[in-house]
Amino acid sequence: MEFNRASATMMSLHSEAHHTHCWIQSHSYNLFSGFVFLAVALLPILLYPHPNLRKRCQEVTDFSKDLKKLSEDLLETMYASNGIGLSAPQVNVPRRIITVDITPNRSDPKVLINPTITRSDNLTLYEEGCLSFPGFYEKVKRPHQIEVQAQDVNGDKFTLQAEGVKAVCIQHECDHLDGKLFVDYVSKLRASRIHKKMVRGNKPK
Ligand code: QAP
Ligand code: CO
Repeated sequence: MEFNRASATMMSLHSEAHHTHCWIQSHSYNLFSGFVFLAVALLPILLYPHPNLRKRCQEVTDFSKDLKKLSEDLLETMYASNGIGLSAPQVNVPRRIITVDITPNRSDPKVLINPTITRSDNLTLYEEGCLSFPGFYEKVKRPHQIEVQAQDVNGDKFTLQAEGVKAVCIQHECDHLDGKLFVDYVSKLRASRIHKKMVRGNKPK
């Protein structure tokens, strides 16, 4: 079995949940209402080179309850995997939805629906990772400042200004919605090395 930080975090969450469950069960004769369960779900993340990571996603037109649930699950999955950004196609949902939170204490959750980058300025070099490429990091050059227009879970339009890591992260996640990946910005040699390692790493031993 292949381990990465994301699956290790999820497994530790599962074992915590299991521990909680056992503790409650041993007291359940007088503590029945004490059962705890998670309302949100951790979604499995597609690993490169899954073909669905290369597809263009469809616009969101239906701002339903399901969209709110999916947005919460995306945020929760991102947090459980120690990510700063996640996109719907990475959890196999081909819709234009991304989540971002670059704060260490996870205090700035953002859900962007149908995001479009409307301005960009200057360039910055930043070492990027991706939850679909666990353990791989590459320097990528992108605009340092951006303006992005998007809708929230209710369909209301908003504009966001971002710079630095936050701007880089939003651009990285927006790329996912068009099937573009951070390895597309590195040299063919580096990309093919990563490709080979990802393909080999996913083979059962
Ligand atoms: C995109 O990616 C990003 O390999 C979001 O073992 C990342 O959150 C944009 C992660 C960096 C700009 C800079 C990756 C977690 C998280 C891993 C992520 C890993 C555990 C990636
Ligand atoms: Co990514």
